[in-house]
Amino acid sequence: QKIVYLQDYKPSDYLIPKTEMWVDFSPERTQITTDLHIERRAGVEAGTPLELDGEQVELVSIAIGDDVLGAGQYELSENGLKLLDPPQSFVLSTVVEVAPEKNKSLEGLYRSSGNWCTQCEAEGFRRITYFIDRPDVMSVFTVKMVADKDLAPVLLSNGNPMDKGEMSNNRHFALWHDPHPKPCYLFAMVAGKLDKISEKFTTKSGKNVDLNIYAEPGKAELCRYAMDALVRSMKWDEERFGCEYDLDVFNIVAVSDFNAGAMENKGLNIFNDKYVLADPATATDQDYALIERIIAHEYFHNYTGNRVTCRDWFQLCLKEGLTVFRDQEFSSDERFRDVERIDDVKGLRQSQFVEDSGPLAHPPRPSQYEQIDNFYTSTVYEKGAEVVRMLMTLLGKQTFHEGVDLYLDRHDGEAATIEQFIKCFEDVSGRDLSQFQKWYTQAGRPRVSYSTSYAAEQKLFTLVLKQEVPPTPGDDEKSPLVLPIRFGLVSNNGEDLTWEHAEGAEVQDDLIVTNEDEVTVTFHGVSSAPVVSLFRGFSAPVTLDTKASLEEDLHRARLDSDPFNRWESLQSAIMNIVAPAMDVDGPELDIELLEPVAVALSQTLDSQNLSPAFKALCLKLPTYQDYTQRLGQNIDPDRIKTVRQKVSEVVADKLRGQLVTLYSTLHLPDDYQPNAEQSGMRDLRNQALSLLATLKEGQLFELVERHYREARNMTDRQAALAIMCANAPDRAVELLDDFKRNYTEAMTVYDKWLGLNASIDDAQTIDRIKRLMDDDRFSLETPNRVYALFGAFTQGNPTQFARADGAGFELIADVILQIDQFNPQVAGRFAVAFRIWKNYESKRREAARAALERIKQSEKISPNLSEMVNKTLG
Ligand code: DPP
Ligand code: ZN
Repeated sequence: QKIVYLQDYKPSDYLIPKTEMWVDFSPERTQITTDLHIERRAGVEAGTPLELDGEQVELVSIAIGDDVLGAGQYELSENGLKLLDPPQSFVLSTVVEVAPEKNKSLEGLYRSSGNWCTQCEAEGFRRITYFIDRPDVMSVFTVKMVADKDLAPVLLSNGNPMDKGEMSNNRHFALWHDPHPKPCYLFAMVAGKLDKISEKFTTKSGKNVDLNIYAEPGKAELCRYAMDALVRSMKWDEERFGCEYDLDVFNIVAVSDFNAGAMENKGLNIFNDKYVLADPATATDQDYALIERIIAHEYFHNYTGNRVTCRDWFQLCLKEGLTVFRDQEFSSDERFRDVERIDDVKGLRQSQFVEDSGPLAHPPRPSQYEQIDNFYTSTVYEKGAEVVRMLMTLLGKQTFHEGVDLYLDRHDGEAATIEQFIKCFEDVSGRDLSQFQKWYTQAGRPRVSYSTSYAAEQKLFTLVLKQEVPPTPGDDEKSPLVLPIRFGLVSNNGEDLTWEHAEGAEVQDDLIVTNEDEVTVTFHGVSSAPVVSLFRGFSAPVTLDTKASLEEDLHRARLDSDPFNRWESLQSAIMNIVAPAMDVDGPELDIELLEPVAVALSQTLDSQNLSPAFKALCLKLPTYQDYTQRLGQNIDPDRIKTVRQKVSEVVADKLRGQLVTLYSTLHLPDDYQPNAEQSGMRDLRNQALSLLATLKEGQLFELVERHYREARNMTDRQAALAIMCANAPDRAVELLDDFKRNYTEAMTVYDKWLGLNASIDDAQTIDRIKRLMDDDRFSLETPNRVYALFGAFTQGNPTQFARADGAGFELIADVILQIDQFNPQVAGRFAVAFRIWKNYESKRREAARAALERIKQSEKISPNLSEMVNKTLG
């Protein structure tokens, strides 16, 4: 396969300042007429050929001005069109036809529930018409859409509506003009039958904007929460980042067939409908929170991504890392900051840390790729956001915002790079950030270890910090990174101790900054021996090798003023006790050791100062993935499962009375609200029940069943069902049937039902999944069905996915191969499930290898899948 290298970047020889399109939709074929106003870039030699990208489009005619081009004047291939000797400045007119009805890849122009829609990022526009499909070629688009009035009463594209009208033969048209030059990956069109809800927004400078959210007929009312989130996002972006909306309309369309979550097309965001549609009967608190966040994310791209875009796809995290950071900050401002932070870090560890420790490790800004679609990863997104967060920590909030302002101002209307982004922060702060930039270019995660000592007489506290970045595939030489370490010296009674002065590293207030392999920091004038609390708020994405004693962990768990480290220390205390017993050659679990942890948990639950949402997080004991990461090698999922079950039982038994009281006395208002307060309370109540149910007692199952039957919202109903599936598969069967009969009319709920079925850990699961694939509402062609059923299986059912007999791996290999025939993006995404194959014990390792090899040897697999499988096999 062809590898693309960052170092080979050079600007395009030709530019397309203006693009005019005429799109004629009809049921069989869609015809696209495009006028490209092309100019040779200054300094480029005459006679330089022009290459336009184009795939799966059928060329009907091509002309320069009025001259129709003949066969000898251009070269046509599977990947595009080449003009051998184009003039300096000219209008190229093409007419092409595409077949959206047959397009199951969901890239380019396709149909979803009868409606036409598009997805162009990263390289889908070339499936709509011939173009220079790269993000640094920016154009002002004008689009005229024509369709049958009954088939497509709604016609939408980017920018502002300019005109519309009737035509002969029951046809009509709409004209859209987007004044902002944009790369073609931000192009979008939607044509079809849609309902909508509308709202008005007045920007801070008094500009009126029409907001519309469109959904399939009958679903518009389910868009109310998304609209509310949009209005809050627009306000927040003005207040926090000074970003004001810049068109007359902002449209969102929810479609039911979509590969990713959503897409930030200028003025016309297109969403996977599961991130738009919600009401209390069908959506959980978590669904609401995700909707809020993704609506915000795509809206925020209007500046970070659209107004300032990326020079090339290697810079993807320039827009994604920054925009994820912005959506995280939005959620933190709208909800509980501490809880959001813990959730975000849990997410980072669950996906990015795993990616970073395996065969697919790459830096947030990679320097080579085969298929860019495979690089929409958690490293680019979530680690990218952590890097931006570190910039804020390092420079302080105010200077950080000055840097972002400068970036948005200096590069407005441009396609920028990571270097240009960093330069803005250097310019506002006067700080040299060249070493910091390695966060973007170096794969892998520092391991930080530390030791401390205290000399009472001199009142001297000494902290020795070491960092080491383990090698990643193809990259053995690692340099130390700049680490912003938020910290505190926690006294006996939980107060943060002060010091007179510190030396050995840059220390200011609660921040240590180090950029060396090893550093010794001494604090003078520390009045008593502290317990040090490092990386408060998870101030850098590192693995902290804590050799902390149980006492130290519990001290922080009870008293640390930083909520993140309070939570973290409790988790760490449990992991330190439990992980050794999960090792294949490890000792038995020593239950006695869990006693003090249970006491700390109990105190947490009793605390008057902590929120229900935070307590709920503490009740979630370390996950399967937490342990696999800790263990690293030789993983036996059954053993982890057995030990985890034991730990839950022990803790549940010790907290029994408290959990029962919590469950039965925590009362929620009758009026359901998906806000953080209520969500936190529901979460705590469900978490208490979940932990209790691990005791597997009949009476408790009665309670779970009642919880299911009396639930008045989807959050509680799904929670009850999930608890039953996890602890009593036999009893769950009847409830699952009930759920299917009574609640799954909405596809979003049907998907929950699929996921619950796939999460059951028993020997019938694989057969059950195969039966579900034959269900009349299931289809491999709809990504949401696939993610629901197989995502729940590969991620939520590690023991069945990684069965020792290999049946789980084989099932997923079959499914990947089938999907790859028509949707390579989704197939490539699913191959990620195998990235941990080398970490299993030998039997499972061999079974996983065999499944991967079988995919690799299959005929005609897509380039997407091939890249993923080859890299995974290593
Ligand atoms: N639409 C995807 C996102 O917002 C890709 N840009 O992250
Ligand atoms: Zn994004």
